[in-house]
Amino acid sequence: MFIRALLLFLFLPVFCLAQQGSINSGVPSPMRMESSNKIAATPSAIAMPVDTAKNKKPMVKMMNMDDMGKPGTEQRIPFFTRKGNRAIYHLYLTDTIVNYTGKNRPALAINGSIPAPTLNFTEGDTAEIYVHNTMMMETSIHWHGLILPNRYDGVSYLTTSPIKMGETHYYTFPIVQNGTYWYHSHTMMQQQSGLYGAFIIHKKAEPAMKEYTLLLSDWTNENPDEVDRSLHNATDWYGIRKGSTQSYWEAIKAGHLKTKLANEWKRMAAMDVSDVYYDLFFINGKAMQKAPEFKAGEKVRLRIINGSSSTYFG
Ligand SMILES: [Cu+2]
Repeated sequence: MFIRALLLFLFLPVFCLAQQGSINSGVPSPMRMESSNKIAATPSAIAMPVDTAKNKKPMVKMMNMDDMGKPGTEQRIPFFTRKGNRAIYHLYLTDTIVNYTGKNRPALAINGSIPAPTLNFTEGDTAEIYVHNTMMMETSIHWHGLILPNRYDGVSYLTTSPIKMGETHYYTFPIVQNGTYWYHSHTMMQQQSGLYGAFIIHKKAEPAMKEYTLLLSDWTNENPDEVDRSLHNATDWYGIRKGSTQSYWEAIKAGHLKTKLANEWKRMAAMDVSDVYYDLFFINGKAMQKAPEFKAGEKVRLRIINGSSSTYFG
C-alpha cells in the first residue's frame, strides 16, 4: 500500500508535466504522433460510414423515473399470455438512461423497467420465456434457484450460449417447485445495472391471500466495471467514503495487528467486497416504498428477495 502510494506520488507529477508540455507547445508529442500514424495505417475493424442521421446509433431513451418498478407499466406487448398451463412471457432488454441522484447514468432495463417485471407462475405450469436482446452488447438470463434442464439455466459459456446483440432466445421448462425466486443477467456486471427481477411461483391450491414482494437492491452511479476494478486493487476508496477504513493504530488497539498485516499482504481492504459504497438502496427500484393498499391489521404474505450485488440487508 505504502509503496504503491509512493510510486504514484513520484510518477504523477511527471505524467502531468508531460501532458501539459504537449498542450502548451501546441505540437503533438511523439507518442501522440505515433498513435495517430498507427490508426491511419491499420484498416478499421468495422467499416463505419461517415456520420449521417441514418447511421447513428439507436436512440437510448431516458427512463420515466416515476413509473419505474410499478406493476402494469410494461411498455412492450405482449408481455404475458396464458394458454392452458403454458405461461408465456416476452422480455425486451434495452439500454437506457436513469437519473436517481440528479446525474444521468447509463443503465439496463427489461420491458422499460428496473427492476425487471415480476414473472408469476403456478406450480405445474410450463414456462415459456422469450428473451429479446435489443441492447448493444451480448447478455444472458439466469433463472436463479430454479430446477430446470441445464441448457436453460442461462449462465453464458457454462450451461447456455450467450444471447448476442439483436438475438432472441427461447427458454422453456416445467415449473416443478413453488416459492420466491429471481432472475438476472449473468453477463459482465449487467445485473448491477438493472437486469434483475422477481420470479414468483404460487402453490397449486393456494388460499387467496394478499401478497407483497420486496425486491431489495443496491445502486451505484459508478460504472460497475470500475467498482470491480477498484475492489481488485484493494484501494481504500469505498472505505473512505463510508468512513470504514482501518488504521494500523486502530488494529493495534483492537489487538488485531497480525490480521491487519496479513490482509495488507493479501491486498485486501478491511471489509473487502462489503466495502463498496452505494449511492442508493432500493425496494422495488425505489429508495422509498409505500403500500397504501394494505390496511392496519391485515394479513399479507411478504416475499423478500435480496437482488443486490454485494449488500447484506439486516
Ligand atoms: Cu443468481
